Amino acid sequence: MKILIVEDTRSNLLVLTQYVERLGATAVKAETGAQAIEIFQSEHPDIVLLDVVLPDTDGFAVAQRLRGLERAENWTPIIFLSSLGKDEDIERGIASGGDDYLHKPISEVVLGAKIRAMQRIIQMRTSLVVLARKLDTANQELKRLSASDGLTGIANRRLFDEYISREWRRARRTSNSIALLMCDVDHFKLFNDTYGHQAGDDCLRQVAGVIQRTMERASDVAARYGGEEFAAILPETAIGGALFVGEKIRHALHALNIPHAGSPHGRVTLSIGIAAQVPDTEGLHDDLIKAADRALYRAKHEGRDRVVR
Ligand code: GH3
Ligand code: MG
Ligand code: MG
Ligand code: MG
Ligand code: MG
Repeated sequence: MKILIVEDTRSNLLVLTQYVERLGATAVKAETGAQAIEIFQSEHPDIVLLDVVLPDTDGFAVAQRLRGLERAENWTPIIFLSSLGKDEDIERGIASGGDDYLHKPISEVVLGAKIRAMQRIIQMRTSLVVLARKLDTANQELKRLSASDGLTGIANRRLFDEYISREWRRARRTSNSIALLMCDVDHFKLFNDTYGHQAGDDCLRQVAGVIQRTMERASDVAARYGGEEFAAILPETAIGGALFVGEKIRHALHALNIPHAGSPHGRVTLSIGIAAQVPDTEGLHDDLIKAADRALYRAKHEGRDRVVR
């Protein structure tokens, strides 16, 4: 523990230094207000013992300065030591940022007890800071979990809904095109029936990974829309770009070559419906979803394993 003693009377400084050192603490010393502020900043003491009557300024002003220098979580206890002992002096000391006020002459026993009381508060403050950090981490984790799909780890439906409505509004403000891809695994019921539900889950993880990895821009978001259906939101993208991304996803999944004996394609494939719009003032993002759904429906009916606008 490091204690800053601010005291301009040499004999007092000497005695206080002894008290502090007998407590097992290190004493750092200042004899003026200006020195106190300087040493406070360079030495980062744990506690400050502060005289009120100083040659260049008074202790109240020093306390105010010190409080202004630190951030709330770095609170350093300040104990005034003064020969001014009127109620109003004590009141002023606390108001200026002090935590305690002792009247001179200082008793070694009382000073020791007051310092221990401050140490107790410092410990509590430290625990609180640790707790706050843990809470912050837990909060972030909770946020991440509540936005991601448990099976595949990509964004879930909740995040999708939030994101599409936000991006839709942004696109309307900026008169930009926004594109949506709806991807549905072909003959997936049959895949489950053939290989089992576990293999089905694993397949969905792989499909999610393919879609996720194909997204190029930071603003693109792939989400599990439900069951074996995935959605990708592409802000600032027109139909041509969306077609391109759709084909890229389809080919990347082909390349994975997940066997699907029951499918006429022999492997796991996706049907992808795409839509893109520059939102007008009345339109809703639901319209975009409906348009992509209709395109997906056509992709299924035209034979699956294809991208349809
Ligand atoms: P289509 O080509 O027309 O899309 O046929 P499909 O069999 O893929 O479509 P259907 O809607 O009939 O079946 C979807 C299947 O997806 C049924 C359901 O059990 C399965 N499924 C949905 N969610 C999961 C999941 O989380 N894990 C597994 N293993 N299967 C799932
Ligand atoms: Mg003095
Ligand atoms: Mg489906
Ligand atoms: Mg399907
Ligand atoms: Mg279906």
